[in-house]
Amino acid sequence: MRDKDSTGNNPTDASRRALLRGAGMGAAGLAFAGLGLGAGMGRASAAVASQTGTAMPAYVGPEANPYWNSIGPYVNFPQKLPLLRLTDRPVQLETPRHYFASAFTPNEAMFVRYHLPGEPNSVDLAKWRLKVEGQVESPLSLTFADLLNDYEPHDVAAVLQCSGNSRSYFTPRVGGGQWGNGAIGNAKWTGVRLRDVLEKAGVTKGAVQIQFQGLDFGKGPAGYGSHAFLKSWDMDDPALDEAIIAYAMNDAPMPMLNGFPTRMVFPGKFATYWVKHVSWIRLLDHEDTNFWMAKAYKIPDTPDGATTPEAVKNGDVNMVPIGVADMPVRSFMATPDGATKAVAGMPLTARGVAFSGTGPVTKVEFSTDGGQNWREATLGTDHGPYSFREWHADFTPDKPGQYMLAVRATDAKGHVQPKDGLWNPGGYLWNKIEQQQLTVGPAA
Ligand SMILES: Nc1nc2c(c(=O)[nH]1)N[C@H]1C(S)=C(S)[C@@H](COP(=O)(O)O)O[C@H]1N2
Ligand SMILES: [Mo]
Repeated sequence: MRDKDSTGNNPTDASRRALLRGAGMGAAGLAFAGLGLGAGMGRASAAVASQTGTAMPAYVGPEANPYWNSIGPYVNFPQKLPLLRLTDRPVQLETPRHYFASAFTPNEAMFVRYHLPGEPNSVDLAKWRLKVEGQVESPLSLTFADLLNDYEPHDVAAVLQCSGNSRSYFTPRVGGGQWGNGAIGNAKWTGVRLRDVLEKAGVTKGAVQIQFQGLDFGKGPAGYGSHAFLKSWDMDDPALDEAIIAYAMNDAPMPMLNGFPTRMVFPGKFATYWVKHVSWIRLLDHEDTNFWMAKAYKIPDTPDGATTPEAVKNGDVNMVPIGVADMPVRSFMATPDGATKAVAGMPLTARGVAFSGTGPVTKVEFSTDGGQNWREATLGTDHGPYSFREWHADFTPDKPGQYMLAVRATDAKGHVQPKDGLWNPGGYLWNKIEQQQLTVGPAA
């Protein structure tokens, strides 16, 4: 029952879907016969809707989503450029692929994810307060101005990634929002250190966990008392040392849908803890057993968070909160995409971003033969260990035909992206090497 939402896709036009499928599979089948690669791989990149005003057909599986993004239509929400709609109640919007060519995601393009249908549409700063309460010597009720004036500002460039990012590639498929790769973005977050605020309040010995709550409300999964989105950490978790109560995103006020007026930032950790509109910070004298901690967002207690459907069915899997994990190393290729029309002999540049929650990215490699041979890509500016880092690789496909491009990142701790995807029941921690088919035609 974790992170479960209906995908909210439109009813499909069956004939159009059949047509698209036929075209995609036909092309992929032909292309891959020559290279000896599986048809499954071909489908993974055979069709990309990079610019369209209408919904792609709803993808029903049972195989993995064949597209880079999820398949909802483009929609316009306040303060946002067109984003891909997963669901609109609660609001879930995905960032389109082309934004992943640059290190910083514009605020207008940052993905959106809520769990409850009642997201705030406005906040009156004259009335709004950030409360710090529970096991503290002096409870605080801070105004927005207090945060600006009484605390030293800090900033960090850090990747915001939904735990379920890329869930639609899981096989067998798992429940929950069927995100493509775009439930992720990077921003410069500015705010006050959580530690500084806690110091003012004076945490008492009785504090066991620290809980964060925002302003959104509404019915969550039935029967669990899940009407408010609440996330908690143990008091001795190192994630608290890096945490920021952010009031600015990319040097601008936080967009409403991304958490105005303040949101939590936990660099290197999955976004589920980055509570939006944070208005209550509670020092608890007990372990938080609310739905969003005890039931949702749990991963198998295995070295890489992977397990099998059989092990789950047999009840053999010990599940722990995803907060124990740092985000695994990943890289994305923004371009070329499936719409690129390449010509033999013409120089091209592949670009994208890479990051890791377990240490800065130290190397990005690029392949034009599906990962048999790799060469180092050029890294862009270093914006700090938690940020996206741009990469690019120049290449010239010399002959017409099909090329399978791939990108692979390595971080300072020596973690490297795996060739194969993993599986767990929540659809979390995906970081398999991304591939992109490129069709190259003759110049004359
Ligand atoms: N108040 C509140 N904060 C929240 C959530 C939520 O539902 N309500 N969802 C979390 C999850 S699971 C994700 S992926 C991120 C999404 O942040 P975004 O909407 O700014 O992209 O917010 C996190 N913080
Ligand atoms: Mo999420």
